[in-house]
Amino acid sequence: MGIFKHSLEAFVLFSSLGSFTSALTLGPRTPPARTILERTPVYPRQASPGFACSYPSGWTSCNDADNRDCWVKAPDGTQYDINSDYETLTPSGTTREYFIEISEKDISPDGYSKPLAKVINGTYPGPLIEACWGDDIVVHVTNQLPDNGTTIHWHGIRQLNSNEMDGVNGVTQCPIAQGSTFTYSFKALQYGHSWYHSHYSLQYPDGVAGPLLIHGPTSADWDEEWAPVLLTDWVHESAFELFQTELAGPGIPVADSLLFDGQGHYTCDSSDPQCVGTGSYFNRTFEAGKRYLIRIINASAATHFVFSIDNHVMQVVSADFVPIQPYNTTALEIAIGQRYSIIVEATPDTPTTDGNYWIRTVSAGCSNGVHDTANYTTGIIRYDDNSTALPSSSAYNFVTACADEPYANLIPIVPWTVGQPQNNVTNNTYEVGLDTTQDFHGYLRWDILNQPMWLDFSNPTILNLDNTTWNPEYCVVDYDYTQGFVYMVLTASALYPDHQKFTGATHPIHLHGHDFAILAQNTTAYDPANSPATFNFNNPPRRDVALLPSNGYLAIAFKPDNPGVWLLHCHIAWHASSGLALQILERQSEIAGSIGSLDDTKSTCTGWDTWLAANPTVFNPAQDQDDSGI
Ligand SMILES: *[C@@H]1O[C@H](CO)[C@@H](O)[C@H](O)[C@H]1NC(C)=O
Ligand SMILES: *[C@@H]1O[C@H](CO)[C@@H](O)[C@H](O)[C@H]1NC(C)=O
Ligand SMILES: *[C@@H]1O[C@H](CO)[C@@H](O)[C@H](O)[C@H]1NC(C)=O
Ligand SMILES: *[C@@H]1O[C@H](CO)[C@@H](O)[C@H](O)[C@H]1NC(C)=O
Ligand SMILES: *[C@@H]1O[C@H](CO)[C@@H](O)[C@H](O)[C@H]1NC(C)=O
Ligand SMILES: *[C@@H]1O[C@H](CO)[C@@H](O)[C@H](O)[C@H]1NC(C)=O
Ligand SMILES: *[C@@H]1O[C@H](CO)[C@@H](O)[C@H](O)[C@H]1NC(C)=O
Ligand SMILES: *[C@@H]1O[C@H](CO)[C@@H](O)[C@H](O)[C@H]1NC(C)=O
Ligand SMILES: *[C@@H]1O[C@H](CO)[C@@H](O)[C@H](O)[C@H]1NC(C)=O
Ligand SMILES: *[C@@H]1O[C@H](CO)[C@@H](O)[C@H](O)[C@H]1NC(C)=O
Ligand SMILES: CC(=O)N[C@H]1CO[C@H](CO)[C@@H](O)[C@@H]1O
Ligand SMILES: [Cu+2]
Repeated sequence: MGIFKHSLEAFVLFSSLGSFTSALTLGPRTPPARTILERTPVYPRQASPGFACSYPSGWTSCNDADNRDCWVKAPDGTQYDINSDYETLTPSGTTREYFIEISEKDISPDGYSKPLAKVINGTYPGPLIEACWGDDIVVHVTNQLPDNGTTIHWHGIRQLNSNEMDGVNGVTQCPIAQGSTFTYSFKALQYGHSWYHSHYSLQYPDGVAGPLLIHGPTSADWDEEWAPVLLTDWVHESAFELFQTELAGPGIPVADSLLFDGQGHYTCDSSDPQCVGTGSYFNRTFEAGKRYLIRIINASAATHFVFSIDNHVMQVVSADFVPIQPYNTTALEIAIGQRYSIIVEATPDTPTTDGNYWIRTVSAGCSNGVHDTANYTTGIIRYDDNSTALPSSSAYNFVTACADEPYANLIPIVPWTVGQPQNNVTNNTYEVGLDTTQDFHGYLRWDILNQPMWLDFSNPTILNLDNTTWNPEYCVVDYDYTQGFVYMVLTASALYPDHQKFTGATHPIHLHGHDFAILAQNTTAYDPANSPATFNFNNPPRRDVALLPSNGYLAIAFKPDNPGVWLLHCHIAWHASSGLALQILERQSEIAGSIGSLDDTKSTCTGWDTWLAANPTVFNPAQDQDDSGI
């Protein structure tokens, strides 16, 4: 595959170009001269033109089109590559500073106007936040929404010793009040791609989401890369209004259309004033023979997709932030919040005469569907960039099952052997479901404990670190373990005869602050006596979102190595708002000492309370709060 090597190397090496002074917190003090590792542009979007990775002087790149598994070498001989344990080894990067603004805007990505959309820097998806492995990322977030607070969560980022930067209102901070700015600052210990999104109630389904890319090695070779693309479902009504549909039940609100990186179609009547255009297809050109690194994010509110490109095999190289041993497939199952990197060689297995191919994002069985089902064809790959014809290619045969990728395919490159649990598994087995026995704040709600989550925006857990008792509505679970692994089992099957929960639904479960190993993921009912014997400890799949199968169970293990308060929740936005969440209070006594100053956290709370007091008719929590807050 070396044919494009000379023209397509991602790095051009310059010796001591420019002088970057950066506040590095890891590694040796850097001399002013730095090695700038220039990258080919990430197509089609760049946060900053001419983006380049920057490491201390004397560091050299070892990454090119035929050696994507290597990254950089330090003068002391340390090599940072795909086999490096990124939990303990991090190159010395530079500081990347970004400014973003959240505001309300009438947008029509599928040709139908959504007046109460909420966007980042005026666009949906928001701008790319781009960095390199080992960089410090600093993002100043300003809230210009008229009627809401906001926060930004950096999905999948480990936030080691920076719990206060996790961006969860009611847990790690108060909402940022209108007109105010909060500065998030954290280190890119991992590499790969993800997304950033609001954790303020139902704000991300309304548009507050964007791609996050941290350059690093890849487990297979490629020639060109795309900026991460967000696959999303899209609702025209404000998600805050639609939440009433969720509460009234049964079933979640149905999406109006599917968007591929902010482009889509909706069939509407031109006499409808909101029907303002015809929408568009996401479209990109392939140059024959090149290998493209494509990074996909399922940023839906409720849609589980099966992704495919007609006549093109995909080689899967990462699952969430975890590089995996490459495997090939023609259809990829992606649950909400999950990410995959794939390499697609521009060589169709069966060429079409016009060189045009559909990209399909089919909504799988577990979703509530979309209104405009004709438009599962959301994107186009063209070999002739002058062509304007729509493809006539046919889909591969694939099942739109509601499942994760096959367990056996997701083999992490850096292996974990999971040790015996520090905690008691029986005591950490939870039945996830819709509690049919209690009306909580007026409605039947989803929960993990026997208590739906309900947070007070003004009183985040992180400002209560001296507490020994907790408001039960905060769903705090104490994890005071200092070594090894802890396990948690989530069941979507009836666990206790006395619980009257509706459990028959699939939930994409997301844990903050950690990657977790999937010890078991099974569609059969959990049997506390016998199921643990089937757990896999030998380098299980590892990631930060996994599906809890309907009527089955999910057993996870993670390292309690990151003091903080970490949310675990369903990533179906409607379920999280309903209450399907808990907080893991990890090593409580060590949290305050491990994180940075809470001064900004406290002043953000003062700002929020001031805004609330001045705007009682806009949002009065005592009367208007109808959801968990996340
Ligand atoms: C967002 O918009 C602001 C104001 O226009 C601009 O200064 C900033 O660079 C933009 N941020 C990104 C990441 O594009
Ligand atoms: C957020 O803003 C929407 C309007 O866009 C409004 O309907 C909703 O009540 C607000 N909710 C909160 C919790 O601030
Ligand atoms: C291709 O994408 C561009 C925007 O990137 C859009 O303007 C154009 O309409 C799209 N083409 C089709 C056929 O939808
Ligand atoms: C995104 O995840 C949801 C829920 O798990 C799923 O229904 C949807 O099909 C996924 N979308 C893609 C493109 O994989
Ligand atoms: C998998 O896909 C890659 C990239 O298209 C290709 O080079 C490789 O030969 C494929 N492997 C198998 C086993 O088909
Ligand atoms: C596309 O059109 C441009 C301008 O008309 C022309 O220069 C180019 O050769 C065409 N490309 C192909 C692949 O036909
Ligand atoms: C498990 O829970 C039981 C009953 O609540 C309790 O007695 C026991 O101490 C717990 N075991 C552990 C290891 O925490
Ligand atoms: C875990 O706790 C349960 C009670 O909830 C107890 O029966 C069991 O023996 C404990 N297991 C271990 C390994 O301590
Ligand atoms: C912390 O403890 C105080 C005193 O018991 C209690 O009022 C408060 O609700 C607790 N905070 C949380 C978040 O549970
Ligand atoms: C699911 O559990 C059943 C019953 O314990 C077992 O036979 C089966 O192998 C498990 N499936 C997987 C995929 O682990
Ligand atoms: C493939 C397909 O059915 N595409 C349809 C998507 O929706 C637009 C407008 O609603 C139709 O014109 C397309 O035919
Ligand atoms: Cu759910």
